Amino acid sequence: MSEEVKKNNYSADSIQALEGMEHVRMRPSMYIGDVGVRGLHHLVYEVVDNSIDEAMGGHCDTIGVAINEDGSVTVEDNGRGIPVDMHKKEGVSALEVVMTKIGAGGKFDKDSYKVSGGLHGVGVSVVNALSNHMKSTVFRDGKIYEQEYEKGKSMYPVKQIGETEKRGTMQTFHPDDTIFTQTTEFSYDTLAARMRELSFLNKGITITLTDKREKDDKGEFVSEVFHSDEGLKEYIRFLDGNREPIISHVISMESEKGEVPVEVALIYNTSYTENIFSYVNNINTHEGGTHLSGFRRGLTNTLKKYADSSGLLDKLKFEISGDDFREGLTAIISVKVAEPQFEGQTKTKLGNREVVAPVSQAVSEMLENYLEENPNDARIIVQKVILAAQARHAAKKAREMVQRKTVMGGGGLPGKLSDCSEQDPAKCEVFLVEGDSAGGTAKQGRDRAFQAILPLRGKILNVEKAMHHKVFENEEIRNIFTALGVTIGTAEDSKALNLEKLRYHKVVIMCDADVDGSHISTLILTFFFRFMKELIENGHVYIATPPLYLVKKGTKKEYAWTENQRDQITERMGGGTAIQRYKGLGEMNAEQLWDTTMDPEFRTLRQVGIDSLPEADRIFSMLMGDEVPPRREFIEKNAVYAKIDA
Ligand code: 0RA
Repeated sequence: MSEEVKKNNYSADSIQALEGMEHVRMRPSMYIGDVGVRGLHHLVYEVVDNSIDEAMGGHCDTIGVAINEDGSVTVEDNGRGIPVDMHKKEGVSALEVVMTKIGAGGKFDKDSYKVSGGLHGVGVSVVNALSNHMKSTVFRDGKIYEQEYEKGKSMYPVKQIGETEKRGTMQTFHPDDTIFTQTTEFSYDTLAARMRELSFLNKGITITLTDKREKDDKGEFVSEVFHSDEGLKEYIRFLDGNREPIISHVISMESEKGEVPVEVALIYNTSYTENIFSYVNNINTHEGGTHLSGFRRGLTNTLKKYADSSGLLDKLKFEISGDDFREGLTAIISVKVAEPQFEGQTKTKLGNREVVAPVSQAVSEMLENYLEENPNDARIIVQKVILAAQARHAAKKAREMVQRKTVMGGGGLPGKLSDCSEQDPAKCEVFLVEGDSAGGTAKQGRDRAFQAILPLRGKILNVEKAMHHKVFENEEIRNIFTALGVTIGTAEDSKALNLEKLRYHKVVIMCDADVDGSHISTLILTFFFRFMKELIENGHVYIATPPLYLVKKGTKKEYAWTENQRDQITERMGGGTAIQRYKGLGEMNAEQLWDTTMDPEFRTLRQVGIDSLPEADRIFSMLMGDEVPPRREFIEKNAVYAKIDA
């Protein structure tokens, strides 16, 4: 190739690179999912993932993540350091290629499991493109190298800035606020949950998270160290910390069958909930897929075989279904797949068929061994399965009654529902209101064209502690199902939610702004999380935010949602103000409730979302479970209402 052609090629490539980076800035959601809170945090995960890859390859064991005082984030590892030598084809350093070329990330290392789909694995260049400023520092071969970037463009070629004994890579980025217009503020708790999860999924690695924006009582930065020697086994204990186990050990194993590394751990507890979390290359696969199918197959086959041969099923009058083997089960499946195919609505469903058999075999082998060695536990599990089957038959009857009501009689809506007149669900809202009296006020205050009201009596059933048939027999819960028009069970999946006939696209929980109110909101949310997860995942669930104070002076009225706001208003009005503290929705009249909480022009609705399924599960099991101390600790840490009431 002549010199001339080479040059042209190079510039053509660099134009393409530039276009790639421009494209990321033009369509960021295509790369990181969204530009809200979730997308913002994905930037951190993306950078950390590269260090995790380095650790999985056996080249590093320590990762530091810091939220800096200026709101930027630094990720540091003690790996081999990103190479800085000239990249022959590109004519610039390898570091610059990795940082500024879309899709170049780590491709020169073949032994790592790179994720090519889903939300992660888009490459650190995407993070660079979406940052005002980014800096890479590489400690390698006794030297320190550095390069800085603005909105993904390098500011200068890689330079050596000193010498060192250290090895590793350090990267600091400052998200671009013209892209992340909603917020650029990182949540420590969100990052902590992910770092904890990563430490369980990759045992042996130490991940330190530090928040340099905040100091504790001793004047030190808030910081936590995440490290797990036992991996998934420990993860199960952590997730089920608030539930009562019925067997003596966490059952676990690791294997590498057909070149697919598989890790599984499980336990049975006294609850009625099935809790299976699956991961592919450290990504939570919400929609499951082939690894989950393999797990279910292995579990069902092995337990069924054991139960049949034990004679315990002899007197049973009905069939045991797959679901029955998973009641009270908490399990984690983690597989590493070289070229994962992600499918489904949110690209979190694994499609690779070759994964089914290795997972199923691993699970069968693990369970066979355990059942053989622990006959007592084996009997306990089979008995639990039989109870689950009996309860399922009872629940099915109860559920069919609810659904028959829904289908027949032109809707058969609950008598307590004050429906709206609009027919298009996309325009309709339903308010689930605490108590009949507040329900009455809301009914007067609403815009009946598009707002429906369903009052709920007192505290709804705590589904966390109830057997499934009790849930479907509960009147308040049946009213919610019928009012919303959703049913359970589709042709494909007996437990899937059918949202096709959803009657309102906004489901708003409206409770008092006090301890009792937040308890009731939590009970309703627990019900949605356990029985209508898709409703939350599809963004239909909201929480209303009624004001806490009314500040009056003469005929002037203003509402306040925080103490701060209240004081500001008082000051602005200058002396002679009267302050009313709303103890509940009932203290507001219809007009006030409309003005502050229901009027779309003025209200603030908080949309409910799920950051992390395992974390949400753990928190609900804690808040609604039996153990009091962890619940108290959580409430004290997050005590917004508790303080106000004190
Ligand atoms: C490929 C090759 C080599 C290092 C890395 C990737 C690497 C990437 C990242 C990203 C964050 N931390 C990292 N650490 C290492 C070097 C191969 C060699 O030295 O032979």
